[in-house]
Amino acid sequence: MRLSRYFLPVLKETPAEAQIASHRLMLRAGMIKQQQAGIYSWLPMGYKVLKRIEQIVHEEQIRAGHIPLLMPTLQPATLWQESGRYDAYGPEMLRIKDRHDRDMLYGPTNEEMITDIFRSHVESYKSLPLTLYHIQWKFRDEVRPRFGVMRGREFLMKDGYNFDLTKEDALHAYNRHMVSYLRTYERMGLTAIPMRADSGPIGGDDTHEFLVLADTGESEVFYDAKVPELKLGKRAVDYDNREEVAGICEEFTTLYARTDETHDEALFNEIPEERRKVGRGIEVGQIFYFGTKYSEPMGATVNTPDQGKVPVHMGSHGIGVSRLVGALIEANHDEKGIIWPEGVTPFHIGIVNLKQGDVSCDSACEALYRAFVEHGLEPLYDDREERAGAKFATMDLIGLPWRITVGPRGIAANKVELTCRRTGESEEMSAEEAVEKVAGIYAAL
Ligand code: 5CA
Repeated sequence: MRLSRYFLPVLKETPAEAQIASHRLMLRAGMIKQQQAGIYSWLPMGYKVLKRIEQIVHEEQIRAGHIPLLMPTLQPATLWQESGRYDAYGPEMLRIKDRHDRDMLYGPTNEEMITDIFRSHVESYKSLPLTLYHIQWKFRDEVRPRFGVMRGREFLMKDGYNFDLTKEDALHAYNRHMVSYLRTYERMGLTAIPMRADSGPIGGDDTHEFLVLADTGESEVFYDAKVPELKLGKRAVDYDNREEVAGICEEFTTLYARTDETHDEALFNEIPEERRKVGRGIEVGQIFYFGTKYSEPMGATVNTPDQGKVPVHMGSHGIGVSRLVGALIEANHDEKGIIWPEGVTPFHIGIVNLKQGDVSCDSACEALYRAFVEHGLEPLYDDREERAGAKFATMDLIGLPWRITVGPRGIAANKVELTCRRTGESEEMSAEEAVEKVAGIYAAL
């Protein structure tokens, strides 16, 4: 993409309404525009990051054996009356009437609808286990929408639902989700810690939230200092292997890590004092096992091998896809702007031409551009007629992990400068070497 042809409406001023870094930076970097409280348009660069996150979520869900589908945003009230949640959900639910005076709602979550799909099509235990998920917009009329996309009213969520014959099977699905989430967040360059939580309106006793440590997080968290050091890494996981999956969950949940909702001071005090950490976290996902809470009232049953009929055991599993964009920035920024981890960056590399219109600089930039595209990477080429300082400031603000600077003096010596956004370190090398180095970094992800 050439910046002169792109739509990147960066703001010079710091927007007064934004209280936290991610909100400020998303507005300044032209990623979002607020349309109403808690409702945003995703401008091209914000949309690109959102899509990168979605793609990672899809890949890891599919790797775990879960099946994507798509349910609508608008749901009939009748389904929620069956589960008993239509009245229980309260004013967070946006209730709408259609022209025939039928009660509808904009889905805040989809347990009822997925249970309806299941009961319409599945009869036998032989169709189990089954986990279906989608990535779809939700609406929750939050009392205090704030912090930009972190607590929106309209937000993008991945929500997945498992259907199993027994509690034991459903707990394997729960564990599978936990491990797939660990990998999902790690691929984005995030450390998200599973913490025992409270289930709220979704229901059930078994639930974990995934929290990214950040001072601006909405939850208070208490954890053993060893927990953030745990890494799943690239180990090959057989998601069908119950012992292996349960073993990984144990590895990540044995040490103390809880939110204020479930915090237990006595247990916490058993950790050696120097390892006791209190901080704040952003909830980027939550998994639940709630058994037959929906399947029983809604009649989602299967025939069993001995001619019986039983309600299926279920759980639901959410990832805050749009919230993750904010969480990623909270965890990755400095005073100059965003610092995207390579896994989610909107463009892989920025090319800055210090002397636009200079034949040697222009052709070197064009050649670099083509070389990156040939490696399957997306460069953002700042080809505007702007001062070097303004170009650098834009690149630092939008936070691409790598920048190549091309200037007349360097080109005369067959050199370009490769700069790492995170460390600020620059290195001179030939254009070919720079392309190889950057391509190698992305290939290794
Ligand atoms: N049905 C279950 C799991 S599929 C469910 O709705 N879970 S949830 O309520 O915990 O939401 C899942 C994730 O969505 C949360 O962990 C959070 O990351 C994100 N989320 C929830 N509310 C908001 C909001 N108002 N704005 C942005 N993201 C949100």
